[in-house]
Amino acid sequence: MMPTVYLLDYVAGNVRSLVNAIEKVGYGVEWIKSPAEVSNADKLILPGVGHFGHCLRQFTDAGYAEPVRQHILAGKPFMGICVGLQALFERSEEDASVPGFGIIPGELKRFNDEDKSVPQIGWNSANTSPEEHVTGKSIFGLRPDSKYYYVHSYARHYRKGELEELGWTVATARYGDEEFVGAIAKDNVLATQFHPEKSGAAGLRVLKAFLEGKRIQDLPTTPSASSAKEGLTRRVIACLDVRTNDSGDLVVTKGDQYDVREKDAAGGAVRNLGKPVDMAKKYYEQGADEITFLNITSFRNSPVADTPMLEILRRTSETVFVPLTIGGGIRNMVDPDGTKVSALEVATLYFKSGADKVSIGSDAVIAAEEYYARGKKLLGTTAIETISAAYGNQAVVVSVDPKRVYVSSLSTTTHHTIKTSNIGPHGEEYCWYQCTIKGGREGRDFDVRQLVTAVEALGAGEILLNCIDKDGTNSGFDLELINDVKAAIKIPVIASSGAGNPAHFAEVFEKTRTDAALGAGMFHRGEYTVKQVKGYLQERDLLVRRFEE
Ligand code: 1PR
Repeated sequence: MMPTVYLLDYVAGNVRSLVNAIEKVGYGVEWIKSPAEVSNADKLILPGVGHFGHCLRQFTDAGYAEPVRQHILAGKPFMGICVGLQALFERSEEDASVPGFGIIPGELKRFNDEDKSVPQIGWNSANTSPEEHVTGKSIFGLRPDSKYYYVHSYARHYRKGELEELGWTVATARYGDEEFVGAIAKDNVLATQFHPEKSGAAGLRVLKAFLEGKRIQDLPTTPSASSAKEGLTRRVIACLDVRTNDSGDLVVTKGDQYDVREKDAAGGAVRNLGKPVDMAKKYYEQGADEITFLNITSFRNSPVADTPMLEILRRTSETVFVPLTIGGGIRNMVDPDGTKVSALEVATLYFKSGADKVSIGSDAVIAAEEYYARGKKLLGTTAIETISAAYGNQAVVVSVDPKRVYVSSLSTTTHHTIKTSNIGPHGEEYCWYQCTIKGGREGRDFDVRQLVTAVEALGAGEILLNCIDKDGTNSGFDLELINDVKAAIKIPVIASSGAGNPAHFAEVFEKTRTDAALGAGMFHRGEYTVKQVKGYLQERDLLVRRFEE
């Protein structure tokens, strides 16, 4: 029989990926369904995402706080992940009214967002002290030259020696100029601020070491100083636009300026570039830091719960251990039989099937327009708000589909305008970026600046910034648009549309402050691999995560 580990799912968390990762390293999962069951557990994992106060309150109100403390104090194996790490400390600035377990001293504090995006989203280190590298030892499988996937706004800042004096081994990471606790261990306890279940082979190794009780292992090789460089890496994302083709099969497709039909005499079939699950796996193995699926079929004739995208996510999340985002159709829905399904319920179906983030397009534009119309009041009822309240801001991406609108002078529009070096067809030197909905088919009297500031206020955690003018052109990203959006908000931005070769990725990272860059067509057509992009970035001294077997 498979050895088991106990999992405590006390909030509506996305634990599917964690279960998949645990099974991948050879363990089965038993669920703890009541406080009394905690004492059955030998090994216990406490996940947690989203808001500290929300998590801790649910946890405490359900009566878990004391039994879990007892489990830890009795010396039984315990692993906390993300908010599961934060819970071990005394408190968090995120919600001062709820205490943590107080097993490790200190408080979680928000990252400074003056010089960087918050939340931190992406791959960073978890480096134990130099002495450990010198002795060639690894704590719970952590390696100084590996990168791990983090997503958080609050962190326990690191002061050398302070926690070590109390017997804790600390693995640190650096975000901007802030050094914080990436992972921490002592005796039976291991806690990671990062998500091991989303950190590729490096993360699975940590999970396995915990489950097998291998606290100290030999490092395979002593890493060089350069391979153990600290800091957040440049994130490279592969995006799969998925839709049903004319014979009813789900295929990965790719448009030119959002037109996905072949321009041939035969009548323009939907361009078919491959199978979604296989292609996601291929990009994972090439080193993609994230995979995004966009369900671009707007029509449907089945209940939401039967949508084939759910099956695609289920299958992908069994073999792909990096974050998965799903977009398309995240809004209030009505099933063919008249049953209403809220946006939150739709998102929940996706999270339960293995998605880590949902991406909202059209619905976000409508919600943002309404937000201004009612004088910037938050209602708490939009898809962005309900999903981020339940799953955390980091789980909500807003996908923006802008189109450039040229104007001859600033006085011809009230919209936020930029001076552009891409001169318009009639010599125009100014343009604004118009939001569209329904896959670019409908333009709104609403600009991207209005949209991104509104959705940040509503609780979005990240912006996926497309550009219809650039999509499928292989001519590079729209740097002006990206810079303009970055200047307006604090949440991370994923640059998208126009990537045609590795140099375009280097360019967008060097000339804008984008947090991530996404490519589609150039990968699907086999012109370049993700690995080649990363190799190129590395040559340019841009920090990337290398793929580990
Ligand atoms: O409005 O919430 O249902 O979401 C619909 C989602 O589907 C949105 O995220 C929207 O961007 C996307 N979408 C709708 N129609 C299309 C289409 O192409 N006809 N695709 C579409 C968007 C853009 C990117 C693309 C990059 C990079 N595709 O995802 O991958 O532009 O391409 P490139 O590197 O080849 O240039 P809702």
